[in-house]
Amino acid sequence: MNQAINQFESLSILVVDDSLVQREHVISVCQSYGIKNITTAVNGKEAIEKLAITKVDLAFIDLEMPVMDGVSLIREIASQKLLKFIIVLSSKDPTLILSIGTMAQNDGLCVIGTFKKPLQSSFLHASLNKMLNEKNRQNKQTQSYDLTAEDLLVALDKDNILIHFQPKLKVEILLLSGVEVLARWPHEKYGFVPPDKFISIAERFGIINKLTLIVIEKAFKQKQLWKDKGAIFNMAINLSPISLNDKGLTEKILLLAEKYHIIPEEITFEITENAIADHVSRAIEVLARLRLKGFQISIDDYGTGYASVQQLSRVPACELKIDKSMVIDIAICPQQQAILKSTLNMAIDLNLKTVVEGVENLDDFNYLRQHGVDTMQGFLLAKPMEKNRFEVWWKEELSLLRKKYT
Ligand code: G
Ligand code: G
Ligand code: MN
Repeated sequence: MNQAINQFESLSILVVDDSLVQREHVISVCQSYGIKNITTAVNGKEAIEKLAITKVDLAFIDLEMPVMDGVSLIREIASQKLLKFIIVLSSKDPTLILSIGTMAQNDGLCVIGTFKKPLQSSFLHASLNKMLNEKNRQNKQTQSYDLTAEDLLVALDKDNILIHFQPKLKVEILLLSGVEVLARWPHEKYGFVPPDKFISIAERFGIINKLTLIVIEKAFKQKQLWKDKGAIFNMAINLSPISLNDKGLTEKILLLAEKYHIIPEEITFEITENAIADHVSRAIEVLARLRLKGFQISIDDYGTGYASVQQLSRVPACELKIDKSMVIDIAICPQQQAILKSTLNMAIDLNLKTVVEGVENLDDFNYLRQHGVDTMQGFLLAKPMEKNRFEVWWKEELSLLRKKYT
């Protein structure tokens, strides 16, 4: 707790509530986490005046207030970009609080909590951690990489693009069901370049099909090596939406499968929900051919896109992979819980297995386990690892995880 307290100490907070008792309660919970820099306002109008002259990291916003209510305040904060992080607090019906949270999120704010009053200490702690993680992530994202398509081509030709493996575990007994193959570019200047950066370069400059096939070949080669040692588990490989345009993709994959004696049933191709929504018939054509050959298909990043249930029902998929944005902090977020429950029901109706990614903490793990998810992937269980590290994890660390969590 001490380390956490130090982390939170430098935060500056605004508490907007017309009730003195509620303001004082929030202030005392914040102070118990070491936060000293706390400003208050009794309505939206006063909050905006304070925000104009004070730097604030996070605001607690009550909904019902005289003069200017919380809903107007949130819209104003978003349109003037006065602040990034908010927590919505109210004594109103939880569904109403949640829907206002959704509004704020859609307006571009980062809603780290939507809670019924009175604010609970453990919820605040989880929300503050969420905020620090989000800030870290944003700092990393703003790092700029001066990389060209040429650099990527050179890296591919020099065999500098590597693959790492992240385990997917069966929920009940933490059995290894498979690994996801994730491309990695160790760069002499930048360290590991995040895949988001170089995959997008590859997609924009017509290199993605080359990259995809290199990743697939490396994955198949490794699969064969493991199989020769008696290690058999599924391997999941990401396909870019652009790959759906490559008419010859299935044949190229089949040739590689033959070369490395791959059993198609042991391979899953992950394709994002939006790739399906954007090009339903093309997606169905490519995916159906892969499926006919026996490969498994997973709908990736589910929940970040806009595919309709009807579109999903037509894709020959076997698995629905629920995006980490719906998973992280699910134990404390009733809104995510509601979405998860309906998603799991839909998956049952469509005869899809469910995988959740982004299992980062024990509370989320327990919640997900109790609610009928099939398979989990996440930093709590294992991070993406290079081959040797993965083998050690499998041999030595998985059994420890089982003892700890089951
Ligand atoms: O570890 P992570 O940061 O690995 O990956 C970030 C994103 O990059 C994920 O959404 C993942 O789907 C994508 N990604 C990782 N490797 C590949 C790959 O080989 N092909 C494609 N198309 N996407 C990949
Ligand atoms: O392709 P997809 O978006 O499913 O790729 C998985 C991505 O999620 C990779 O970038 C991987 O590193 C990341 N990831 C896996 N587990 C976790 C987790 O527990 N937390 C977070 N934040 N990211 C994760
Ligand atoms: Mn994926």
